[in-house]
Amino acid sequence: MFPKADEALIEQAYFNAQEVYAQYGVDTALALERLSAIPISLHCWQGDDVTGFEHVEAVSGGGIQATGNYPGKARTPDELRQDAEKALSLIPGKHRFNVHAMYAETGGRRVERNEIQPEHFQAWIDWAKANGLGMDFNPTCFAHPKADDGFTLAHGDTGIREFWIEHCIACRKIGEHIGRSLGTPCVTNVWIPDGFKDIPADRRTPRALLKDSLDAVFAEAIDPKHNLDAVESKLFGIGSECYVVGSHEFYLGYALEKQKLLCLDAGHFHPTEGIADKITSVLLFLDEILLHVSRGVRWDSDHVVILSDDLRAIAEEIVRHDYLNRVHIGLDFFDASINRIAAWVTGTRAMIKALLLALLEPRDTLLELERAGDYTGRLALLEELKTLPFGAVWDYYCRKLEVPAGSMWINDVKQYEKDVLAARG
Ligand code: RNT
Ligand code: ZN
Repeated sequence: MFPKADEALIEQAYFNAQEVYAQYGVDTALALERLSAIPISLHCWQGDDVTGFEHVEAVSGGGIQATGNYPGKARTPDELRQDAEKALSLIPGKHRFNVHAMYAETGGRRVERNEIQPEHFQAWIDWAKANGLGMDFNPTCFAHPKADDGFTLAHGDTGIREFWIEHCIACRKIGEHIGRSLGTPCVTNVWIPDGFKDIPADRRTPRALLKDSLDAVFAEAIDPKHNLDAVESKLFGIGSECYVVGSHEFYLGYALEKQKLLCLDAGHFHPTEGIADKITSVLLFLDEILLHVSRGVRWDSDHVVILSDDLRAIAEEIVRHDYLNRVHIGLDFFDASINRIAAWVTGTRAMIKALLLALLEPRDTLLELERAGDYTGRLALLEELKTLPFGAVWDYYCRKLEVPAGSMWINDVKQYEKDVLAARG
């Protein structure tokens, strides 16, 4: 159904494209070389709708909601890894894998979240090593009985708050172990669901508690060669519509004061507010940041990322200012209504395409126009750039890195669905 790409045609188209871009002073070969060095962190939770493998009884999912019941979701860590491998085989480049604490492997034993150890993630680490992947990590402060009333690190009950502090400390140690094992720092990102559904009488106290909790979580210094701490804000969630403790201002302040990575999630701001324009400001004051690239449709719906203007703007900001070493690109979406492997592949390929488009921009020309006050030329050129033969460069890149070019990867996923997913019942 989806055409097999013709190799001779791909090469021919690429060489034409190379000449077209050269007329604009853009070196396509250099762009591809730079692109191949950018890792994207694929989130494990797209593979099983943010379920994890602990089988704990929790009523609240922390306001995170995957909708749909497409058959064949991964039921075990091995299935999840197998699916991720399939997805990665269809994505050009070397990437990372982002695991949540709820994906611990405890050999059937019940291990409380505040007691998890590096050994419970050893299978993930071994798998990452075998596949040449870096890893990132996250405490799971939701989908747990102790999070059911909507509060964790900002809980009014000291015992519950302690529990989540211990969990986050355990996670930083796991992150350190991961980073040390794989030789590339693990970004450990703290996101909590804490907030009120309805109008609070006290917006201050929970924030003061969260600040105290974070101070306790981060009290021990960990070598940034192994672990980098990130904190993620949010505007609202299901069940925390009126008030989120960890708001943007809260974490911006916290990250600045403590020099932590700020995580900007594309779905965590007002619906028309993009994260692209925040990057240059935040990076004047922080060394590094983490992005959660997502696509909110009307709300923080975590749709699969596509090559939208928003996505392109994010990639442009990273590339234009040479932030490739300071911005960690993570994905954060979950769609249970379509094939989950296709979701990973579609979203990740879109992110890489956006980066390629940004790398193919005639930067010097645009800057010259802008500095000369020629805004007519700037707008007109930006518009014309959209129809340059970008697809030919993308196809060539996929072919060079030995993954399917064009839409033919969809056949692979359909076949995998028949061979592997269908048997999962
Ligand atoms: C939730 C946050 C958070 C989660 C993951 C599972 O709104 O975006 O990043 O999606 O931690
Ligand atoms: Zn996120």
